[in-house]
This record gives sequence, C-alpha cells and structure tokens, in this order.
Amino acid sequence: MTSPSTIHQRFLSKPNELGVVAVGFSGGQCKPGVEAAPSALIASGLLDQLRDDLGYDVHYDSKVHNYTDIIPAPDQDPEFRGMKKPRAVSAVTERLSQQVYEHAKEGKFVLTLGGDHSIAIGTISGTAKAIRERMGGRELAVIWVDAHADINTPETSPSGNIHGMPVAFLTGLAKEERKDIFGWLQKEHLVSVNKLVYIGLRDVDRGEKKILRENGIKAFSMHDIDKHGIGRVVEMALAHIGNDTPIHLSFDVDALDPMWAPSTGTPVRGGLTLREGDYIAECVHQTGNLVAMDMVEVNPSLEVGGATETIRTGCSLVRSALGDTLL
Ligand SMILES: [Mn+2]
Repeated sequence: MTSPSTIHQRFLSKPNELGVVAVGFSGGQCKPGVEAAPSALIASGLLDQLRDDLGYDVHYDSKVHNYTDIIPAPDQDPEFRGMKKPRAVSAVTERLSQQVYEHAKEGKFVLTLGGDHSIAIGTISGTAKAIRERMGGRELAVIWVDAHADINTPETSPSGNIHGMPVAFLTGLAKEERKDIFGWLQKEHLVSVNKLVYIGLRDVDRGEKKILRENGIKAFSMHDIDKHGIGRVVEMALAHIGNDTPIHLSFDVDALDPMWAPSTGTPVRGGLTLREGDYIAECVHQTGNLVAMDMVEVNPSLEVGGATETIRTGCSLVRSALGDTLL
C-alpha cells in the first residue's frame, strides 16, 4: 500500500485515515439537484481513487445522508429574520457538526461531500470543536475558496438563502438565541475572523463588502489573482494564517470558471482555471496543516452537458487536497 503523501501532517494523529461524510442536502438554497452530488462524485470513482491510488484508509458509512428524519415539514419552518428554511438548515448542520466531530476527534482527516454551502456551518463547527479539544484550545483556520463570500447576515442577505450566510454564523458575526435556529452554535464551534482567508471572490454583495472591510477580513479576489498570479496569492493567504494553525479548506466548485464547472447553482464568469483550483488545493496539502475539506455546490442536474465536467473537476480538487501530485 502506498502512503497518501510524503508530507508530514502536523495536526493529524491518523494521517492515513480519512473520514468521509456524504451530505445530500440542498435546503440552503432554492435549486434542486445539489443533493445528488455526493452520489455522483462517488459513482465517478472518487473514493476508490483515494483508497487505491493515494492509499487512504477510507472510513465511510456508505450512506448519503439526507436527514429526512430531522427536517421539519415546510409549514413548520416559516421564514425567520428573512432566512428561508431556517429550522431545516439548523437541524441538518447541527447533526452534521456532530458527525464531522466524531471523525475529527480521532485525529482523522475529514472529507465532506455536499450539498450546498450552508453545510459548512456543520462541518467547520465540528472541526473547530475537535481541534480545540485535541490541541489544547488551538484555533482553526479556514480557507474559503469561492466566487462568493457567503458572509451575509440574515439582515444583509438579498435572497434569504442560508448558503450565502455560513461564514457569518461560523464567525459569530450573525447570532441567534433560538436553539432550533443556530442557537446550538457555541463558542467552541466558532472561528476567528483573523484566521479566515478567501480566495477567488468575484461576486460579493454590497453588505458583504462592508462586513469584510469593517472586520479586516483577508480576501483575495480574482483581481488579486490577475495582478499577482495564483502562486503569490496562495503564498500570501498561507502567510496570513501562519504555519502553526490547522486548516479547514471549504471549496465551492463555483470558484472555478464555468468553463470548468458549469453545473453549479450560482455560476459566475471570470473564475479560476482548473489548474489554479488544483494548485490551491495542492499548496494547502503541502503545508502539512490541512485537517478537513468540504467539496460543495456541484449540481449534476443543472447543465446536462456540463455535469460530467463539473464532477471531474470536483474529484480533481479533492485528490489534489489529499496529496495527489502531477509527478
Ligand atoms: Mn459558497
């Protein structure tokens, strides 16, 4: 059996073990289809590649979770502070947070296949809690690769779709007391705005720009990538986090240009090339600090012609983050 990587993984006690959570959830936005992504990614051979080519010991319960047992009926889940399906997204992410935590607390790498990006409320909160427990209170850093900042509060959101709000809840910029609407998020689940870095932004709402500015959040837009090149941008992003911090990589496939990932809910032109996306993932792996990854917003039903291409892109990004190399 080959070893997954020659890079020493600083924050994983079981670097060869990979916990996989498949999340078939689309309730953070309005377009059906994104719940089918985990099955499509797995059917295309992703987990076999991680097991057979990269040598991971894959821990997967062979189930795409759809959480129908905990999702309230639509008439029991009215809009709240403008949020659509708040109780559904809260319940799913609370359960997912526990699932990710169970893997992460054992020192495994955790890969979550979404699903829309609202699920990051569950994944990152679960990783953050496990890292604090395992590492004597150490904070988690987040690299959010996306066309969008996903940092609207319920009040600044133009759409009310919660997949545009996960970063606000995860940083505590958005808060809610109600236990059934993200009130379950505790301090141990949160990440600091100083340990958050964006790469690939190009469609940021007015209210979000204000939030990024006022909180001094580090963000590298496509403009920065045009100006400095992807190599320098990744270097600056990693320097901002520092080399002593575990990293959760939350990768929205819409960060890539629609040429490479057309089948996604909110495509935006002028994005990353496939190689730039893979390069980010490769570099984050090479830090030896990566402890978890989300692959989200692949929607195989949206573009019949582009679905296969988008799934291939998703698989490539995951393999790169898990140590695959060109040579
Ligand atoms: Mn996103």
